[in-house]
Amino acid sequence: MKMFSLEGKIALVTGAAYGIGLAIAKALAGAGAQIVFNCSRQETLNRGLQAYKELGINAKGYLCDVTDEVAVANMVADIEKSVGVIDILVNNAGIIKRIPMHEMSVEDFRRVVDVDLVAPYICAKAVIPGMIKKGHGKIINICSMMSELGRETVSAYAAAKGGLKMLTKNICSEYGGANIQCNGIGPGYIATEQTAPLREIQPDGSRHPFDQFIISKTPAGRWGTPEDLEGPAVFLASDASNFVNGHILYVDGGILAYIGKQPK
Ligand code: NAP
Ligand code: GCO
Repeated sequence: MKMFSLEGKIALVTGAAYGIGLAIAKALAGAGAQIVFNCSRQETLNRGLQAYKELGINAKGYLCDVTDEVAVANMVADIEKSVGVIDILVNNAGIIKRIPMHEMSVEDFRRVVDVDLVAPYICAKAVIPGMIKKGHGKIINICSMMSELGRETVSAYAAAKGGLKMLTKNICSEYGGANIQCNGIGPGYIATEQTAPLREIQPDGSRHPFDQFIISKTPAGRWGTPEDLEGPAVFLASDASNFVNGHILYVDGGILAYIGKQPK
């Protein structure tokens, strides 16, 4: 099982103060990786540092907006100087804005694409030179079911996550020869702060209509949890996946395979 070990590896997980990023960072730390993370707000950084401390993980945190190329370059340079060259990058930081497309401002559309697509390019561009020098690297892009499917009100997010799927395949194509594996994880519907609005209990005490919809569309009959992503992340970050490249691993409880339960 040594192939799953991350001992001696340095992992940067973006947006990993809580939610999916924190769960993935916890799993990578459990496999032996040294964790570095970032977020864009001081209060989130403080929250993340406290969370890692309570987990007994000696994580280094940075205040860095992943859409700011200079800030990302400076963060990576500081990591390389103070911790070491990054072996594993998880492009996790992401946002969503649920607005009907014809009502969405260009600024809102552009911000979602900036965070969810341009920033993974910025972060990958910053770490790849070090990975090439080291002779290996792992890049994991957190895609989405919306890399494959659309739905009302998430046009910018789906466009970005669809692009992130293809950026994943292109990094694989361009850097596979440098022994860099770039894969994606496509979570299904995961219970985090990002999806909390879709799970709000209704005034009459019933479940949110979208909550009921997702349950009916998921063979597993439940929402995913951030912990469901831990094993897939360790696999894609480790030597166990050295011949897996350009692949999007959907961790969705089977939604993408299932037409959905017949309404009663
Ligand atoms: P979340 O709870 O909203 O957490 C997002 C994290 O990203 C936060 O730590 C946030 O911290 C950080 N972040 C946002 N914008 C940033 C920026 N510009 N620079 C640096 N950090 C930034 O989201 P989540 O549910 O854990 O999702 C994490 C990733 O999984 C996202 O890429 C999301 O699209 C994807 N995903 C989620 C689901 C789901 O069902 N939850 C499913 C599929 C894919 P700050 O606010 O401090 O920056
Ligand atoms: C939405 C949800 C989804 C999830 C996830 C699904 O509004 O449809 O937020 O987009 O976040 O991306 O894989």
